[in-house]
Amino acid sequence: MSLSAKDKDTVKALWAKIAPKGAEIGNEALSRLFVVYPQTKTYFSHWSDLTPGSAPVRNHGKKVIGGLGLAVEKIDDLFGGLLTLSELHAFQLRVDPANFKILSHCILVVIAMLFPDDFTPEAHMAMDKFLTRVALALSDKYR
Ligand code: HEG
Repeated sequence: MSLSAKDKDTVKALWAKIAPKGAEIGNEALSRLFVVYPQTKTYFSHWSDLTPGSAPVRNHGKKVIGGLGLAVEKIDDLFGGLLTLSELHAFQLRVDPANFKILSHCILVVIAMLFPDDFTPEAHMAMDKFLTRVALALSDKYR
């Protein structure tokens, strides 16, 4: 499964529209991740506060969205572009790749919620494919 030229254009256009609200998207997506899938909190047990909207959640939400912004920039070479992040998640953080799918779901839910008019079936599909490819690139270094 790869991204077609049209998928890439759709992702870039949607991202350009939603990026200004990146902090809110990141906060909402991570807040939902921890509420809906509490097992994901194990990776963040060193934080002072994991409740929805807390300072660490907001702060990390921004980082994750920043990582996705980088992925949009490197959409033609996700494996190369996300190499450092992949090594971090595989070797240092040891995040089970199953969690990428779960976070991707939360991100899609939040984009749909905040941008209902832009989240057409075509945009949904392109963003879903993009997030799947990002997850694959992020787990590339696992084994
Ligand atoms: Mg990861 C750190 C991006 C999924 C757990 N993540 C980070 C950082 C970025 C990032 C940019 C900061 C890196 C740095 O400080 O140099 N993460 C990122 C993306 C995605 C993702 C783009 C998928 C879309 N991360 C993810 C998932 C988990 C996870 C699913 C676990 C459920 N990330 C994680 C942890 C840290 C980062 C534990 C370190 C956080 C900290 O210690 O503050």
